Amino acid sequence: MSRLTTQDILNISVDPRMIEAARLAYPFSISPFGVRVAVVPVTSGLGVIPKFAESVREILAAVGCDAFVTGSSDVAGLSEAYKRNADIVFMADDIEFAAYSLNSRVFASNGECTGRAFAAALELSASGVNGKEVLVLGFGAVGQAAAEYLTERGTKVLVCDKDSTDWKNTTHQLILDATSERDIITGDNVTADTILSLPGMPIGVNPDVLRLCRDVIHSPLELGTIAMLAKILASEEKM
Ligand code: 2YJ
Repeated sequence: MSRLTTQDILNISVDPRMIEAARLAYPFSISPFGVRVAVVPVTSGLGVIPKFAESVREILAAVGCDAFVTGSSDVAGLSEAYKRNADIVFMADDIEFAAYSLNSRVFASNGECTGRAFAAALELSASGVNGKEVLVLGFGAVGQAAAEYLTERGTKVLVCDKDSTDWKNTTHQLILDATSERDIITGDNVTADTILSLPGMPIGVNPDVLRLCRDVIHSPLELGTIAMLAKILASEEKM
């Protein structure tokens, strides 16, 4: 994933389908209500992205968590999270966006959670993926987790590199683009039946191609963040 910009996260919105997809990816039954979550701004590397920590907080609050952004950043922020009795801490640098449970040591990485949740969202939109073929573009953390989820669901997964000619001139009904490349999916790859699941930022499809498709699943930060919470709740429930 490329680095998010403030522009990418100006219009955060959480809808019930995201919670449904996250729950499918990481089944949990306990309520997120009242789970206390700290979001710690991180200044290392390229530094704080204005509104990033606040957007993560907004997403977690929208699903019922008691979420706050720490006043301090970095290590002091982590200490503050402990002192203010956080159950879970979310933080991101330029390489990793992760959540850590302070109660159980369970850990959730955004790449893996995003991959599973966007695959689950595709499954919901397609009313099932069992026996169907899904084209997965890219095999980083997101693509791998998506492919693993889809395989568990009995899908025929066609994993391709963005530059491979195996998929370029053919149409596909179900596509999950886990690359962060602009304009790699074209009008030649889609039909009016195509469902696109687009976890990558920026998205690899221009608006004219998006309009041709039956459904498009995309959210810059929301679904991945909710899935991180879901992974922690689901893992703790199993303990
Ligand atoms: O705390 C802050 O405001 C910043 N340190 C946030 C940095 C956010 N990081 C990114 O956007 C990176 N691309 C990492 C995302 C990994 C997703 N799999």
